[in-house]
Amino acid sequence: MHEETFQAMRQSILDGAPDHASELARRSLALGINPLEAINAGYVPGMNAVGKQYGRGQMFLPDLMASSEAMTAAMAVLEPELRKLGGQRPTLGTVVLGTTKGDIHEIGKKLVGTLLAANGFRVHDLGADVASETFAAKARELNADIVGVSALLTTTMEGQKKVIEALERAGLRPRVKVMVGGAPVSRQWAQEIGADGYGKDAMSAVALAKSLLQVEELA
Ligand code: B1M
Repeated sequence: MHEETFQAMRQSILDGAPDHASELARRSLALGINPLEAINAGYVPGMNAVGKQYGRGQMFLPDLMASSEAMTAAMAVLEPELRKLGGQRPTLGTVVLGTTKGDIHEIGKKLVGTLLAANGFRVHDLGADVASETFAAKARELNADIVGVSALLTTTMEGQKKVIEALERAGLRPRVKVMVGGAPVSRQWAQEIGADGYGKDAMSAVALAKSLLQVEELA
């Protein structure tokens, strides 16, 4: 029904056009499009197309950066709306979230945090390029139920294992559950490093967090 808008959103990411991307986000809200649908059907396919073109050498780092700025601009409009969906629900649990050391990708991780918050979790986002000891220290400080670790590079996936080891050293395992995700991460990798679960995307990360804490699905 809104295919034309979604197509324009995809193109705004490919063009690396932040103003157009945020304008389309505002327009989609005015049209009553669900912000999550706008992200998943409009902007994310744009980012995936950019990733493919970059991987094939058809786009270069400055293009990648311009596209990520466009994505960030759209998210800045849509995130507050997503958070509102959470309303005044009781807190389901506390999640400490971050991207591994050496990795500055955080668009997907932020989306995971936004949806967790929208679904009633208290989320503390440590940002990107986070040392494993920082995850453990924050988990202890906040008495966290879950630590969520994102990695977008094959070279920084190992950092997810290091976070688990840091939690072990701090005596916080197995009380604190660990979930991992990010484009190169798989269920098999999660099992291999002893994580409690793997989230393929932001929606499945929410379902996973609920199942790890054995909380009921909220309507
Ligand atoms: Co980079 N980058 N990048 N990049 N970048 C990738 C990841 C890459 C696949 C592109 C490619 O070559 N095709 C490639 C990695 C190759 C590899 O290791 N396998 C790559 C590279 C090589 C690099 C650099 C090394 C480039 C260079 O410098 N030569 C460099 C690395 C810098 C560093 O980190 N040290 C780099 C830099 C950048 C930018 C800064 C320009 C920018 C990031 C901006 C930012 O985040 N602030 C960027 C971007 C934008 C990308 C692509 C194009 C898009 C990533 C994205 O935001 N996707 C990416 C290609 C791709 O993935 N298609 C690429 C949209 C987002 C919504 O999806 O992040 O997958 P995603 O998150 C999803 C799921 O994965 C999941 O849920 C999210 C929402 O559905 N998920 C979780 C994520 N975290 C989760 C955690 C969970 C659960 C689920 O639980 C805790």
